[in-house]
Amino acid sequence: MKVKDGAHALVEDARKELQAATSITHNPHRRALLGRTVAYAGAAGMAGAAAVARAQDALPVPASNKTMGRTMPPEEYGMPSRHEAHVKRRRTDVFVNRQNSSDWSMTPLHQQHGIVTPSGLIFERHHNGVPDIDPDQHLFVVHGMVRQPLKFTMADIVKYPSVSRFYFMECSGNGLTDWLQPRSRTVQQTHGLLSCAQWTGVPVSTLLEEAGVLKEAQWALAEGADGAAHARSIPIKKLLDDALLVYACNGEMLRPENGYPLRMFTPGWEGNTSVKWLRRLKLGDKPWHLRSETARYTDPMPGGKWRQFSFEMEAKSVITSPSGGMNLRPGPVEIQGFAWSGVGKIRAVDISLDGGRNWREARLEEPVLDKTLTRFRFNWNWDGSPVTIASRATDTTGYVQPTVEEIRKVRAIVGFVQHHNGIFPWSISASGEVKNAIG
Ligand SMILES: Nc1nc2c(c(=O)[nH]1)N[C@H]1C(S)=C(S)[C@@H](COP(=O)(O)O)O[C@H]1N2
Ligand SMILES: [Mo]
Repeated sequence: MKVKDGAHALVEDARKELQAATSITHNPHRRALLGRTVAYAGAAGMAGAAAVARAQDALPVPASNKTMGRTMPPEEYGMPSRHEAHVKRRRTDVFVNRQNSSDWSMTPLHQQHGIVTPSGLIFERHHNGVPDIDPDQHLFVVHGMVRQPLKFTMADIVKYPSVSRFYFMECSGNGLTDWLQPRSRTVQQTHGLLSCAQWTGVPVSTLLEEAGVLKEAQWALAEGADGAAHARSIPIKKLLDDALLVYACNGEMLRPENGYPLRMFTPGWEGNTSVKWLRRLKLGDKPWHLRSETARYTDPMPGGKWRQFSFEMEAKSVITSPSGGMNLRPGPVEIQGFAWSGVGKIRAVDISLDGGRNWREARLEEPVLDKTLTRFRFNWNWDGSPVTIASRATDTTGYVQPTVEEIRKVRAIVGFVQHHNGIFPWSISASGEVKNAIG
């Protein structure tokens, strides 16, 4: 259907205004680097004014200007454009699982803009699938070493004073396939067990205070209502410090895969301590030494010893663009990526353009928040010769992201080791192919 003449005239007016007021170059980054006039002349290979006129003649009125748009249904939940359908979580391409219930899917970090991961792209890790829980039936209990055991429905929980906070979450298994040799191709596969969102919930301290923590209580067992009954022992100190009982994420109630209707959230700690589908917190005077803290989530150390309880996620960073699977052309390139630390804020990110020998400081983009993804950017002009690029984060404690070789001096790297926060390199070949260059 054609739009009314009046509206069409407006479109024409807008086009004329556009002609008079704006100019177009094909590469805004190049414009920023070269300065306006030079860029116009350079882009078209002629005088500035002529280049501008030419660019506008090439701007036809598109079909979308001449027809009615899609109308609104009475109600709906909005979805991304069909042209963005390739932006998806993806399961690992390194392991081929025989079953789907204990599996993980990764966040497409190279397609994330800003620092917030859209809810539908937050990586998933389930030990036995996603339960379907009716919030009206869900019960949460605080018991054990408390003066007064308490039982809550979801209706009770959401009535408590709540807070909304931005935090990253990383699975301690992030990168476990890529310590010593490249196994994964893209940054989604090497680093995608990582997300950042705004989480809303009740501080755990509020409910613990109400229950009355006995003074012998030092630990709490957090247990999920899923088929894995995933559970962890968590020190009371963390629960009183900044842990949340989360019911919402990015402005809406949790998605089923992220713990609907209720999850623990332990900021800056390995993802598996943020127990999803939370059904109870039992207080005790020592850890429970569950399978998840003896057979799993322990770290091999030199000399055949194993370390238990590595809760904090240490500072780490990765370049998300350019990254594995991309193709570069010589010229201006904005290097960008994420840095994060489970113990504070990011203070600095350095970029190496020569495989880790020399480092130059990147720009950090605001906001730079505690235990949150921080975006860094770095302007570069690639001359077309083969290079290896990498990023290195420093957090506010002064801790500097180590190389894998440095980690190797203090921990054993045998099998699928957790907590890989090593500096991660991408190589760029003369033909512009970007590849995982670990090892
Ligand atoms: N109940 C329960 N909680 C769980 C898990 C699980 O399998 N069951 N997986 C844990 C792991 S290993 C991680 S990394 C995070 C992942 O959270 P997400 O799926 O919301 O990204 O949830 C944790 N909480
Ligand atoms: Mo995890």
